[in-house]
Amino acid sequence: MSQSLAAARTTTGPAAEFVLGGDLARPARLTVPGLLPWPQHRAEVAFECATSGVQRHTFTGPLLHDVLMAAGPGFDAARRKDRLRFLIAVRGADGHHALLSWAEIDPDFGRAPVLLAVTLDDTPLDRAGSQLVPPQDRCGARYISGIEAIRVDGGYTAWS
Ligand SMILES: Nc1nc2c(c(=O)[nH]1)N[C@H]1C(S)=C(S)[C@@H](COP(=O)(O)O)O[C@H]1N2
Ligand SMILES: [Mo]
Repeated sequence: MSQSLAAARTTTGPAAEFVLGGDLARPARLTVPGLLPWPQHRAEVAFECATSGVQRHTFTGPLLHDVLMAAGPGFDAARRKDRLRFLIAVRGADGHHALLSWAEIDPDFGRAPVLLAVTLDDTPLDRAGSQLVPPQDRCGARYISGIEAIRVDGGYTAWS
């Protein structure tokens, strides 16, 4: 691990913030300590990187679905079809970003137990920022670290 990354993973200094925005009734600014009130889950994962091979890590944190539901996504929760147009965009501070579909993480559809990590291999991510953990992925590219923004988008229309 590089010295700067090691420093970023310590618990001293200001906590990294990220914004939760888009089609939400309660958009928010969150920190990694701010993710601790939700039920915490543990994921032991292996993913493959095109350049550095297979990586194994243990992450803990709340379910992305729990955090987003608390922010009030702009669909009618009683109508399952309503959710199927929603997308979730996640961006790291370095600009790396990726999409998930809402249905991918929804307990009524894909049920993927995607986490917003608060620890990586027992080290707090307070300063480095949360990391997206999609255990269903074989490839590491969506394990986005240093999250600075998450946007929920219900406006996706392939046919307008
Ligand atoms: N913010 C950010 N997160 C990122 C990336 C990136 O470029 N920026 N690369 C991804 C890729 S391609 C992989 S394989 C993993 C690598 O994780 P590791 O550094 O723990 O091996 O991080 C992912 N998360
Ligand atoms: Mo990668």
